[in-house]
Amino acid sequence: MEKTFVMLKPDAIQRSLAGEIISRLEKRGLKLVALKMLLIDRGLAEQHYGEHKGKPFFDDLVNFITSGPVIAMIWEGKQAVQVVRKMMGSTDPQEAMPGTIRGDYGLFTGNNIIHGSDSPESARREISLFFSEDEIIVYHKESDKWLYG
Ligand code: D4T
Repeated sequence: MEKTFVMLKPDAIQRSLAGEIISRLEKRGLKLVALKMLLIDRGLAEQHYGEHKGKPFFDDLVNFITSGPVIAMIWEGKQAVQVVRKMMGSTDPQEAMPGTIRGDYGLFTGNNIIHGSDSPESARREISLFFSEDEIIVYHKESDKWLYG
C-alpha cells in the first residue's frame, strides 16, 4: 500500500487544527502508521525544503517551519500521495477550493497549514528524513475490507 508523509505545520498546531485535520484524513479511510510531534531544527528544515534553496521565500519558509512544534505523520492507502494532495488543496490557500484543508482553514501561502509529499519518490525521501523504520507501525485495520472491497 502506498505511503505518504504529512506534516501539520506550526500554524496548524497554534490554531488548534491538528485534531480536525487528523480526523479528516482518518475519515477518508487513510491509515495512520506513524506520528510524532517535534521541533524542526534549521538543518532538517533546509534538507526537507532543499528543492527551494535559493528561492526568495526560502528563508521565510525555514523560519516558519522551525517556529514551533509540528506533527509529522505517515499515512497509508491506495494512491495515498495523490489523495492527500487533493485533500490539501492548492499551495496558496486563497486559490484552494472550499472543502480542501487549505481552502477551509488558510488565507496565506506562507502559513498553509499542512505539507504532503508530492510524489511517491518524495514520500520515500521525506519519510526517511523524519522516521526510522522501527517507528513505522505495521498492523491490520479491519475497516480496509469495507474500504477496498
Ligand atoms: P508543501 O511543500 O509545504 O507541502 O507545499 P506545496 O508542495 O503545496 O508547495 P511548494 O512545495 O511549492 O512550497 C513549499 C512551501 O513554501 C511556501 N511557499 C511556496 C511560499 O511561502 N511562497 C511561495 O511563493 C511558494 C511557491 C509554501 C509551501
